Amino acid sequence: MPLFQQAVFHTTVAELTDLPVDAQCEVAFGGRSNAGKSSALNTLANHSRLAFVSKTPGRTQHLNYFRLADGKYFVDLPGYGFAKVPEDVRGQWDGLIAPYLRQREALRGLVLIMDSRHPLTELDLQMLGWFAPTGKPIHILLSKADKLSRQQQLLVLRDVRSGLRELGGNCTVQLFSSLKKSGVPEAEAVLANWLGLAVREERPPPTALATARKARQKPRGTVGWSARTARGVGRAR
Ligand SMILES: Nc1nc2c(ncn2[C@@H]2O[C@H](COP(=O)(O)OP(=O)(O)OP(=O)(O)O)[C@@H](O)[C@H]2O)c(=O)[nH]1
Ligand SMILES: [Mg+2]
Repeated sequence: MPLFQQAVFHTTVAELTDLPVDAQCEVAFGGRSNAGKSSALNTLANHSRLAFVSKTPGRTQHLNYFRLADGKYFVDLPGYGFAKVPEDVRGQWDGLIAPYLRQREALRGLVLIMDSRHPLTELDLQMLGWFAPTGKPIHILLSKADKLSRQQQLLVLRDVRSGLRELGGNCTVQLFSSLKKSGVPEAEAVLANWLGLAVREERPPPTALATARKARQKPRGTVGWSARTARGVGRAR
């Protein structure tokens, strides 16, 4: 079962005083409006409509909490950079989102979603520079990767990595597509680590399955896949 499949909507927070008091570990999903935050959250939870996916940028305007387990939450943040947001929504950023990101003790890290076709925009750089002083990790999902060819994907990944190296800070990055559901295990591994949850066991790829089936058919005493692999365990990579 996908690691975050237990996720259920918990609450919407419009005021700092309403933040859940039982939270021990939470991970926030941030990024530009329309970058695919809510979609990424749905994909990780293997749920099509857990977080509201919007055709109108800027629709998620509060902190939406999704409960994963006791005291553990995903938090869907409002997007930034949508020019037509009304003034009171901008005020909400200063009054709610900014202090939340800077001061929330239970916050273990930020998942920053960037459209893989337009990564590291001015606003993303501001967000990175602004969150970095917390010392907490940032994991970047280069979203909508399905819109790029494989070659473009590798190029953008390389460019963003080198851009981040220049910036310094505690950042990791990967490709992600909610449409194709790609990049899920990689993201799960990072988030499970932040949240102190056990990573689900990877299903072996089909080739390994076929090999395992063959190995089971071999008479006892023959050297199988696991025995050969075990000899390599512990070797420096
Ligand atoms: N092709 C493709 N489209 C995507 C992907 N992820 C999101 N979208 C589309 O992008 C649009 C915005 O997605 P949302 O998940 O609502 O984005 P958001 O960042 O939560 O947006 P706001 O909450 O409004 O800031 C929707 O039309 C999604 O269907 C993806 O992986 N591939
Ligand atoms: Mg959203």
